[in-house]
Amino acid sequence: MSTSSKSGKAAGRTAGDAAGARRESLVALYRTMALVREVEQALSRLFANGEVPGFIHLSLGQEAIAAGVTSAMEPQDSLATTHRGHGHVLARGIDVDGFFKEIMGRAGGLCKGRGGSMHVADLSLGILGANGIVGAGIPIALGSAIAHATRRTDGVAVAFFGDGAMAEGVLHETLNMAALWKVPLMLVCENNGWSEFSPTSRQFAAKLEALAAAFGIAYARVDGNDAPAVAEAAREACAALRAGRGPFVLECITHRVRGHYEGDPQKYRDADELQALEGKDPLARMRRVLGEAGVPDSRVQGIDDEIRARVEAAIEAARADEPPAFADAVGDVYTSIGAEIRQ
Ligand SMILES: Cc1ncc(C[n+]2csc(CCOP(=O)(O)OP(=O)(O)O)c2C)c(N)n1
Ligand SMILES: [Mg+2]
Repeated sequence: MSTSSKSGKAAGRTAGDAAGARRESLVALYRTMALVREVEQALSRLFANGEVPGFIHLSLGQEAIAAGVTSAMEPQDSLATTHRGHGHVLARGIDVDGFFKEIMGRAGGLCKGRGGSMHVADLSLGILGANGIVGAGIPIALGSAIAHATRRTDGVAVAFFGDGAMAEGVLHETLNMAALWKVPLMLVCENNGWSEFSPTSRQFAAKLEALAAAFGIAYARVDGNDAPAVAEAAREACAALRAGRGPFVLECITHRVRGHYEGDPQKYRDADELQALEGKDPLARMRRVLGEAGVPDSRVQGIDDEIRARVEAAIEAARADEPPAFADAVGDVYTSIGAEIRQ
């Protein structure tokens, strides 16, 4: 065999390996998105059934952002999320049983059933928490980014926020401090066009790109319904952040498929806008991408079936779990030192 045909074979193998690796990374993105979709569709049913206390805000139609951004994160990284944060924590790998128990107010929940949808956290995964206050996760992620820089963890902190937070002073202050100190902070805006019942244009007089530029911060805009594009943009942002060139603003353009909260009658939305959403589903789009990459339908179906069974098992486990004991209602609010002082 000639040298050139040997190297030809090696080149062919390398190209084949690269295609295989790309296929598997697409499958991994799909798996994450399908998990988020399945969990939130189940939550919608559970909420309607009265099995979820409090409010829930679903991220249906925004799954590509959670999957894409977290696919670029490393174990040492951290994230802070919002009131619409189920997707982010699930994509980061939160325990599905502990998640359902938390949202359904059970003692075995990740926060002992006392936090619920808007306060899910798991520090073991660097999940610094969901947050019911618009923009409030942003400075928490900034603090975490400062910690990464100070401790030289090579970590990145990610702050997810909605377009509603663009008008919050805390974002502007965070951009300033992050730029001054060049900390590894990725600010991911999920621009779904709505802030509660008002369109973005009625809330914010500027553009996020211009705001980032005012502080000399790198900025990229991506189609937030295109999971591989989000993953690629997040990978590039993380590389810049780990190289010490941070911070970075990534604006992901997407759509809010459901109401602001479950049960929102959405009288303020046009039927045309809602109808147009049907052609923009990021999961349907991802299934097409998988087909084009040579992933058989049977494999996709297998993933869907596996996830459905996983979610059903988690719901049954949550239903079987106890609610938190009333005597424990203020547990973990004060430190033990505080308890000693109070006595
Ligand atoms: C500081 C603050 N102001 C107002 C509210 C009431 N509020 C809750 S969610 C929300 C809209 C948030 O919109 P956006 O940030 O775009 O996130 P989305 O709901 O679209 O994901 C508002 C105004 C709040 N929780 N906190
Ligand atoms: Mg919004």
